[in-house]
Amino acid sequence: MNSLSSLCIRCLSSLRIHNNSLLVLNKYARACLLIIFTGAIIQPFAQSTQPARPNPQQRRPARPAQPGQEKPFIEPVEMHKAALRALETQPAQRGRWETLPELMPINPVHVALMYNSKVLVISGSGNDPNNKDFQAGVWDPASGTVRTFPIRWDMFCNGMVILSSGRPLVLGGTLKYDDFLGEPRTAFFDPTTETFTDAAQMNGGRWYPTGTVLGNGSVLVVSGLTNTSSTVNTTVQIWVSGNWTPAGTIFAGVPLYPRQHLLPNGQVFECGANRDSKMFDPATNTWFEVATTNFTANRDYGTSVLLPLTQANGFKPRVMILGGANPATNTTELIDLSVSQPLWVNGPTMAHARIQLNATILPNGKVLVSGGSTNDEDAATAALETELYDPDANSLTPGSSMAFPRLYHSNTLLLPDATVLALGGNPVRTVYEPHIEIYSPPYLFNTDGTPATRPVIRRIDQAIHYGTNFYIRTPYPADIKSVVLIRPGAVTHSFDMEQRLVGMTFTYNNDQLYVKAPANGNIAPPGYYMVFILDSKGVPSKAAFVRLT
Ligand SMILES: [Cu+2]
Repeated sequence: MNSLSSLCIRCLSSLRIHNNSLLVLNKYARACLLIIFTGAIIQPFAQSTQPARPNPQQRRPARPAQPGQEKPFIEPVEMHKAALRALETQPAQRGRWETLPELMPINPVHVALMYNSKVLVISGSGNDPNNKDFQAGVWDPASGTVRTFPIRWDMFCNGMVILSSGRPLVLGGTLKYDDFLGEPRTAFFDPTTETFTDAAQMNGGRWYPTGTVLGNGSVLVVSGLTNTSSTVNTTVQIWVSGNWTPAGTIFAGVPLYPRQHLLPNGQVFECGANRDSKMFDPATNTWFEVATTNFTANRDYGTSVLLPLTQANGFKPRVMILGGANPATNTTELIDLSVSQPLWVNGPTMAHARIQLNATILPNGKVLVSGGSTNDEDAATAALETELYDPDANSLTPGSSMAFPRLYHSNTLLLPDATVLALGGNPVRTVYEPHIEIYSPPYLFNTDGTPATRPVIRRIDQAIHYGTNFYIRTPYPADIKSVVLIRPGAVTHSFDMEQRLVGMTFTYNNDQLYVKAPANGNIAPPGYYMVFILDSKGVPSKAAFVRLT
C-alpha cells in the first residue's frame, strides 16, 4: 500500500513528461487519491527506536541529540538490511564510504552547499500531505549538528540555485498534493542569519521547476506545474535584480525538472528526461532542437552532468547523461556541444542500472556516480556500489559501496574537504532514510590505505575577477598540477542545478601560484566557488571559498 501511494508523485511527473492531457492526468490522479486514502489508514505513524548505527569508521564520536532536534519519525526496516558493510579494503582504488553518527532530522529533499561550508537542507512538507509543519535546516559538517527551523510555506519540490550574493534562491514548491499544484512564491536564504526572505513571485506556480544561473548572474526558470491546473507552466522567466521578466514560451513536451546546463557560449542546453535535447538562447528567448538520444525511452529520473571545462580542452562543453527510466537503464551517453551538429554517442555502460541516481563532479574531474535502483523506489534492487567516471579515459570503474539505498529524493553533494555527502532516500511517503554517509574518494588515500598528504592553501585572494590573476599561497607550488574552481552544488531529484568544474591556468614562483580567473560569466557564472589545488599525485587540498565577480 505504502509503495503504491508513494507512486503518485512519480506517476504525475512521468505523466507530465509523456502526456500533457489534463483529462488523462485527472483520471490517473483520482485512482492515486483512492490508493493514498486507503494507505493512510493502514500505515500508522511510528516513532523510531533505532539508534544511529555504531560504525568503526566514524570520524567523530557520537554526541547527544541537540536540543530541539527531532528524531526522524519512521525508519523503514528494509533500509537497514544493507547497513552493515565491510571496511573498504582498497580505498586507494575505490574510495571509502562511512556513516556519520548524527541522523538527518528532516527529510533532506533539497540540499545546497553554502559559502560558509554549511549545507542548507529543505524538506518543506517532506512528502507527507498531512504535514503542515514545513521545515528546513542547516547541517554543519564541522560540528556534525543540524539546526532545523519552521518555514512559512511549502518549499517541497522547489527548484534551487545560488545567487551571486551566495544566497540560495528557492523557486516554487508545493501548493497542494494530489493533484499537485505548484507554488508561485520564491524566497532567498541568508547563510549568515539562516533565515528565508520571500522574494518576487513568479508568473504562476512551479512544482518541479529547474533554475539555471546565467552568465550575467540572472536566473532562468522553466517548467513546473502551475498553481491552477496541474499543467506545466509554459512561460519561461528570467530573474534579473530581484524581478521576473518573461523570456518566451517553453517547448512542447518539456519534462518536469528538466536537466539544464549553461554553456560557455551563453546558451542553455536541456537534456532530459526527454529524448529530444534542446538549446535555449537567452539572447532571443527561443528554443531549438539539438539531438535525439540513442536510448529509445525517456531517461526519467536519470541525471546529467556538464563535464569539466578546462583550458586544456578549450572549455569545450561536453555533457553526459546517465541512467533513468523504469526499469532503469545502465547506459550513458555523451555529447560534444562544440561542434556544428552535435550528436549523442554512447558512453561506457554502468555496472548497475540506475534510476534516481546522483552524479557529483570531484576536484580531479572524475564523476562519482551513486545510488538509484533497477526498479524505481525499490530498495531490493538498489545499487549500493558506486562508480567513478573518468572523462579523460572515458571509462567507469567501481567505487566503494554505500550502506544505505539512495532512491527517490536522495542527494549527493561535494563538500569543501573534497569528500562527498550522501543524504536521504524517500521511496515511501512519510518515510525517509535519515543516515548520512560520506565518501572519501581514492585521492585521499595512499596505496597502503593511509591518508594521503594533502596540498595546503595557506592564503588566497577571496575576491577574484573575470580574466584577471589572483594568487594562492601554498608551500610547494612546483608540485601543484591543477587549480580548479567548483561551483557549490544545489541538488534535488537526481540533479544538481549548480555544480560545474572550471580548470584554470597558472604560473608560480617561491610560495605563490598566480592563477588566471575564468574569462567570463558564461564559463563560470558570478558567485562563490570552491578553489581546490591538486598536487602531482592528484591529491586535492581542502577548498577555499572565493567570490567571483
Ligand atoms: Cu519529489
